[in-house]
Amino acid sequence: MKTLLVTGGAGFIGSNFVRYTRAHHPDVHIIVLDALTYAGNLENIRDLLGEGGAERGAAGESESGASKPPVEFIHGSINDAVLVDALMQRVDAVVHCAAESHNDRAIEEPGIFFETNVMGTLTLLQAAVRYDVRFHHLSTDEVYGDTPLDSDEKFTEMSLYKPSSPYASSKAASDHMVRAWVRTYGLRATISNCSNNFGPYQHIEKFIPRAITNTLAGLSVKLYGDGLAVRDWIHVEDQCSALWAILSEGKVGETYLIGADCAVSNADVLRSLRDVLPDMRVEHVRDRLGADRRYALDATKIRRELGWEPEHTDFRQELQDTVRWYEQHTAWWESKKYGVEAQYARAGQ
Ligand code: NAD
Ligand code: TDX
Repeated sequence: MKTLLVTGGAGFIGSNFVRYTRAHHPDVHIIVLDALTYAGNLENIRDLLGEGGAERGAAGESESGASKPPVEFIHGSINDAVLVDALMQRVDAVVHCAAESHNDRAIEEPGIFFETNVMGTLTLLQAAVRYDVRFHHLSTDEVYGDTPLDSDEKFTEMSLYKPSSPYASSKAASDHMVRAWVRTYGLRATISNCSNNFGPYQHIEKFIPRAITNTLAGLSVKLYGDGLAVRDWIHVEDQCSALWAILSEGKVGETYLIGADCAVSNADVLRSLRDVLPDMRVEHVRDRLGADRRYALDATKIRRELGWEPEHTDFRQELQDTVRWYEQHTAWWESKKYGVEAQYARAGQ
């Protein structure tokens, strides 16, 4: 593979994946397409862009005609069919990370989730078919719905789709489209459904970075409902190595679950964080409408068929390192804190 398009490469997982690919596969030329919504931040990848890398056109020409930087940034939307068509002609593969990704926002304003996650994916799929480009689609374990807290069920690739939230239903729709495009048009695509990620560059609206940065900012941590909901956590670096394994070794038409066997209640996540953030104050707030109780997934298939193993499995240690990252990068998040918390306050959270 010579040239890779990463959609949403200025977001949390996308930027970590761009970093991972630069570090482990430096010969791959990366083009990032990102609309820089509230969730995207060019600072996440600025150090990887060559001089002028952020100002290139879709054809990849810089004003000065200088040689290509290792990572090119294109500011634009996956919904822009003309731009997507031009980019697709230049690449061998796509890793599709661009999405609206936050459940709380989807409850308030679902429309944009379907525009981006469904119609944006449609635009990419059509162009990928046109130029026979290898396509990898990122999805979530939330498409399988939730299980009761007292269950020990784990989702597998065979589990029924049962999304319970607007966000999850938009992701489920896009997964179905990818499978239909494989069957109908012969698209060379794979899908991954991953559990909850954490690590550097995660937006401070999400649970772990919100808890960390609220504490650093002297605010209380907001715990939804009874705090007993369970999420299956994976460090973002492990998600990235799994994505690479699927892109390079995965079988076209297949779905792979990505998880690291780390199902923990939200209250227990806060207990672990308190070891490094002793000043943490916790406030119970109202739960999310329709809140999912428990996710847990079985990643046997990717381990067995692709030989992938997570490496960042000491959850408490990785949480501590994540706290250090947010302590050392206050300039990255401080200016966003007021706006994010004001929006949550309006929603009673
Ligand atoms: P994120 O919200 O941090 O980043 C999304 C990125 O997409 C941002 O940079 C944003 O600017 C960009 N974007 C949004 N709309 C766009 C558009 N129309 N055109 C181009 N770019 C656009 O999301 P994330 O957490 O990095 O999630 C990436 C993917 O992984 C999503 O598909 C999400 O559903 C999936 N996923 C996330 C997690 C998780 O825990 N974060 C877990 C499983 C799956
Ligand atoms: O302040 C909070 N307090 C709290 O108790 C926030 C923001 C969340 N929560 C709870 C709600 C959930 O039970 O923490 C849990 C995790 O919440 P989020 O970080 O919003 O993640 P979740 O809704 O589980 O979805 C995440 O994982 C699956 C990602 O945001 C999705 O993009 C991904 O698909």
